[in-house]
Amino acid sequence: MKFRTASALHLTQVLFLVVLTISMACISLVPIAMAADQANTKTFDIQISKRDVISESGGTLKLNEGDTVKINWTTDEKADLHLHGYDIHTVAEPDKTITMIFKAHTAGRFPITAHNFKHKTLIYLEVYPK
Ligand SMILES: [Cu+2]
Repeated sequence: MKFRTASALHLTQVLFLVVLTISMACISLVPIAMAADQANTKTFDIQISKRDVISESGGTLKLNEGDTVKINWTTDEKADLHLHGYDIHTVAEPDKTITMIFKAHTAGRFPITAHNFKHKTLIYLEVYPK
């Protein structure tokens, strides 16, 4: 009887250690997965002023196929934005930051236009193939 009790206790301890080890492994992998995800996220801040753009990236946003793209828009006037090729429509309005988030699934050069600015091209998106 004494032996069986000791054996059962031992098994519980082993199980506890196994669960603890797996948990620790999972927890330690989370930041690595997040870091890998962040490495592939490209963020651009674009300001529209007097129907033109002010952007640190100049007239072209460059990124790689597979990247996650975040474009933060601010504007002094309502702008009906259209990312051609990806066919993403977003309305930017004054006093707000509007974010376009998408995956760069297709390589190529795509204009972002404002439909209410006589369909003017504000900036280009260049997605380089893998
Ligand atoms: Cu358009």
